[in-house]
Amino acid sequence: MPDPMTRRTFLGTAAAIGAATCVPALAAPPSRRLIVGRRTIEVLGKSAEVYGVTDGNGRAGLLLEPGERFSVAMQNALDEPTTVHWHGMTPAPELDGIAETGYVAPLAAGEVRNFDFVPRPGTHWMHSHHGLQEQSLLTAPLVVREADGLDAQEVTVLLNDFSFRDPAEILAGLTGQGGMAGMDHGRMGGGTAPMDHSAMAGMDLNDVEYDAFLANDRTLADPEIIRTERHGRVRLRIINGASATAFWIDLGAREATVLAVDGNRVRPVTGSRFPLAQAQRLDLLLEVPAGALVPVFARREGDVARTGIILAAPGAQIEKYAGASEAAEAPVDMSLEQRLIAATPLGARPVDHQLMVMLGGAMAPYTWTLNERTWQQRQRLEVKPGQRVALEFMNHSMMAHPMHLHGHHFQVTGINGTRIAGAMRDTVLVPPMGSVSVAFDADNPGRWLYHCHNLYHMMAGMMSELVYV
Ligand SMILES: [Cu+2]
Repeated sequence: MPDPMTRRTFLGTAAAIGAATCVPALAAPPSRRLIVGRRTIEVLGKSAEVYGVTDGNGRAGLLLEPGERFSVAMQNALDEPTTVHWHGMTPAPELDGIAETGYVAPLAAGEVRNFDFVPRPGTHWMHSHHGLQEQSLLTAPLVVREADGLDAQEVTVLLNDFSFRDPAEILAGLTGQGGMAGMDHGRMGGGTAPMDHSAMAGMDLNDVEYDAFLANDRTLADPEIIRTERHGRVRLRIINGASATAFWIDLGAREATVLAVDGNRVRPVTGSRFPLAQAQRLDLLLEVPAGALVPVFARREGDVARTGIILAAPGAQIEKYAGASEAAEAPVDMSLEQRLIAATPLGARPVDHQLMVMLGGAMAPYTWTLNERTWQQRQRLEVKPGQRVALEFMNHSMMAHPMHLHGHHFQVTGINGTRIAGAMRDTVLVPPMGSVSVAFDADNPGRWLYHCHNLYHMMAGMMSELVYV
């Protein structure tokens, strides 16, 4: 592993160059602060100790104004190591907020580390990439505003899955270690309501039994209620920060327009129900008429459980919404993906390099692989700087996997063999026994992680590296 001080050495060098060439900006201290700490929240009437990332003023995460640099001093106020990955950002690899590729060590307890780069506009998020901290809500929004002239009230919704159990116990239950084998195996949701099993025949959904699903840390027993302004025009920035849960965003009878996915603009598409896999983001524009109450539900796939927030026009009478629907929700699918068209696609040019990744694994034994190897046995994918790379994910398992590539955004170019000029993304769902093709430009040299964004799949092997050679 390289010297963990690399980052500091790099900054020192940059500062020296700055001084020599009279660039005073490099000497400026970070303009923003983030603190990784512990906090207590209440879930279903019980208190729970979880992690959090706040900006020093008690607000979760970071909201950057148009044109603002990502200039952050991050403090690890925990008594244990951590890393915080800037999901959706494309900085140099040593600033990616992860330690697995060996550029930097995790932040030690008490350590402060500076990050400085040009951020990518849009709805993104930050989360721990260390152990299982993400499951204990070490997740927060990272929103970079654009001067896009959209006159709408901005509402950010961070979704999480929640368990009172220790995440290590959940993982041990899945992998069959710790004498809890079978506890979480093969459940199709946790609901008792009737479920259309034929629609899900043979598919595995929802590895983990959860106690609750949260929207901005709250359940529907006590949801966040947002009073609408500006004649009810709302831009929803929805982030799926759940460790192992895909949702359907459900607006009932209300229609919304998709503005962006994973922070990337798409050609407008309208609908009332939108699938959202782990780590993905969805920007929706909708109108809340005078006097109206609009619940924005996130319904867990394959289950009756739901969470959400309530948009309320001034004067609207607040109603209660149950935390469970009457019927189980369908599995998330590719219905939205195949309709999406990037507003700013990759430039037209031939593909220089073709890569293929096989997704494999099963619930028992609980091992998940990329090209038949776990992280420990990984075989790196190689690209050369400047290449247009086509990457095909072939899913040979019975479960969908949200695949994330660090340091890049790719365009979705094919679903199950059908070519599309799809959305730009950093995380794409690969359906069970299906395939998804993506393309990207190799424009960010270094060593990069790619992995399934189901935390337990990742911990059970489903992570590897893409390296520039
Ligand atoms: Cu997976």
